[in-house]
Amino acid sequence: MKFESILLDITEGVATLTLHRPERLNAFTEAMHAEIRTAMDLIEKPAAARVLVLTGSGRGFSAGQDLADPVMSGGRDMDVGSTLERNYNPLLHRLHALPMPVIAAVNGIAAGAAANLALACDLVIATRSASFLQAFARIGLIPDAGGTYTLPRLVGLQRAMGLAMLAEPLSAEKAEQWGLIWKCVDDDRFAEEVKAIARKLADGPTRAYTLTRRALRASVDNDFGTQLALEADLQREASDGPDFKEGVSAFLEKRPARFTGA
Ligand code: LHQ
Repeated sequence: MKFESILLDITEGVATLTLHRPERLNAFTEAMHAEIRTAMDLIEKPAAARVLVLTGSGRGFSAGQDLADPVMSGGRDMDVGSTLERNYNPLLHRLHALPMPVIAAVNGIAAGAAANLALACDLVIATRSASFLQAFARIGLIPDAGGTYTLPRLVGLQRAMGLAMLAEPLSAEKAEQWGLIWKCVDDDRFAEEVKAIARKLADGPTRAYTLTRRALRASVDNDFGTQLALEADLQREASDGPDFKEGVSAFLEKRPARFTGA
């Protein structure tokens, strides 16, 4: 499949979707969103992939919405809400529901909607030189692409407020210290580290991962009793698949497990 504003590679269970408009810091256009939808169709095909890596070309991850895209030229009459409803929100829902782990490999600055898209992924790994910028207040907007949901849950209300209102870049190192991201890695080790984590996840118990994600996400809104009941339900589902049997057999036979992800 030939794309213009993204790249898609699916090799040995690892799907890598690269935002690819490096001359515009991979800012999102309508055309890019359309290509991402097509790429997601391919990634979601049964048995196509067991992990998705989202990353960017060149020196940035993405600068968020392309402010020069024709869709932005409506001036005061422009319906920015409909851009979210048409493009970003469905993408976030789709990533949330994807039956495999999603890694954001943040190779450089992630600004605006792109920062929040990255932070909505299951694991965020960034280069030490990367930064996260809630750029919205700079142009008179509020954080979108899930930012108002994700930020307070990851770093608490005060830090979320500071990030959103002051709209200053947060270094990857600080993002790691704050628990906003999983880890930051020296730039020269980044590709290798992302590859190793993606490989590990692609070889892992895919179904258990997606059930884990469901349980952890639900915990934020559940009380203790509801969460325990959910764990019992989801554990029943996890243990119903072949990977549980294989995991236990591998342990008893003192060999590495060979998970199928089913
Ligand atoms: C860009 C952009 C960009 C176009 C860099 N657009 N060209 C959702 C739905 C609908 C509407 C509105 O919003 C949203 C959500 C959002 O995402 S709102 C937030 C949109 N993003 C921003 O406001 C960030 C704008 N960009 C920047 O502030 C800077 O570019 C950052 C801080 C990200 C990086 O700065 P530098 O490293 O100094 O790079 P640069 O500014 O020189 O950018 C490189 C080129 O990319 C440059 O073009 P040029 O022709 O001068 O080389 C920029 O104009 C272009 N570019 N971001 N969002």
